[in-house]
Amino acid sequence: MKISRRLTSLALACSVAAGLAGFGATASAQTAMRINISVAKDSHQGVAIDTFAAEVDKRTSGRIKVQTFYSGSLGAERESIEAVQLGTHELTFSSTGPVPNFVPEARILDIPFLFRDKAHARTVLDGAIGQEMLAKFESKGFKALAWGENGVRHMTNNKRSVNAPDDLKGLKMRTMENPVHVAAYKGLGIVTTPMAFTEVFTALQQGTVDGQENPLSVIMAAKFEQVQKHLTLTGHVYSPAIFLMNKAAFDKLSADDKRHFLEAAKVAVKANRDRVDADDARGVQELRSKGMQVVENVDKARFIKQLEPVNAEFEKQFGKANIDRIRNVR
Ligand code: EAX
Repeated sequence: MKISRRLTSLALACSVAAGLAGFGATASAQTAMRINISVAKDSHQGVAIDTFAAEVDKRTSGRIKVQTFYSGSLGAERESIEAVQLGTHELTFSSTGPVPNFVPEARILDIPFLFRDKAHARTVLDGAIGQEMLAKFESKGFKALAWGENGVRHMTNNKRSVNAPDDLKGLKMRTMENPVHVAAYKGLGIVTTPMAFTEVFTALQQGTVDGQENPLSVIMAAKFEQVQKHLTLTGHVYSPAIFLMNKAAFDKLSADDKRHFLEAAKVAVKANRDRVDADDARGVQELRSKGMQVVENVDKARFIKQLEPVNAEFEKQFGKANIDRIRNVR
C-alpha cells in the first residue's frame, strides 16, 4: 500500500513538474509586443511594420509575436515615441518629426534641402553618420533598430498654386512638431501651425489650416486629395523614419533575438523604401487623376536662396562642418 501511494505521489509530482515546464515553455514561447504607426496600414509605413512583425515571427519561430497597430490607434507619433521611451508599448515606427524632442542631435537631419535625393539620404543614414546617430538614442531609453524612410516632402494647400517661394507667403500651414521645420517654414513666410499628424485631415477639411507638407506616400495614404487642391513638388525636406524600441525590452532579449530584431528591421526598411519608390513613381499621376492640380517643375534654387538666412542660423546651431560632412557624402 505504502509503495503504491509513494509511486502515485511521485507520478503526480512528475506530471505537475512536466506540466509546469510545459506551461513555462508555452508561456515564454508567446511573448507579445506591440508596434504602431500614425498612417494607414496600406502605406509605406504599414509595409514597414507588417514586414518587421512577419520577420520577427519567422526568425523566432513564433516565440515572439509583434502586434501591429495603424492610423495612430496607439497614439500619434510624439505620444508613441514617449510611450516606447516609458515602455508602455515596446516599439514604434515613426517619422523623425517629433524625434528632436527626445534626441536633439537628430535635428540636423531635418534641415531643408540637406540631402540631394533619396539615394544620398539612404547612403548617409545607412553609413557611419547614420549609425553614429542611432547610438545617440540609447542614453534616452531607446534602442534605435534602423533608419527607415518617410520620404521627400512636398507642399499642398487649398488657396493657390505655388510656383515660387513668394507664393507661400501668408499661407497657414500645418507643420510637424519639429523646431527645424518651424524655423525654416517661417523663413519662407509661412504661418506655421505645429500639429500631430492624426489631426491634420480634419484641420484641412475645416480650413483651420490652408495646407500641409508631406511625402507623396503620406499624401496618398491619408487621402489628402480629398481636402487639398494644390500640390507643388518642392522636395524641400527629406523625411527619415526610424524603428524605435524600448531599450529595457531590447536588453532583455537573448543575443540571438537581439540579432533577429535588428535583421528584421533591416528587411523591413528595404520593403519600406521599395514602397516609397513605387509611390513616388505613381503618385503625381494618381493624385492628378483624383483632382489635384500639380506643379511638378519647381526652381528649387529659388527656395534655397530664400532660406539662406535660416540656413546661416542652422550652420551656427549644428556646425557648418557637421552639415558639410552630410552634404559631402557620395
Ligand atoms: O510619419 O507628421 C507627419 O507629417 C509625418 O510625415 C506623418 O506622421 C507620417
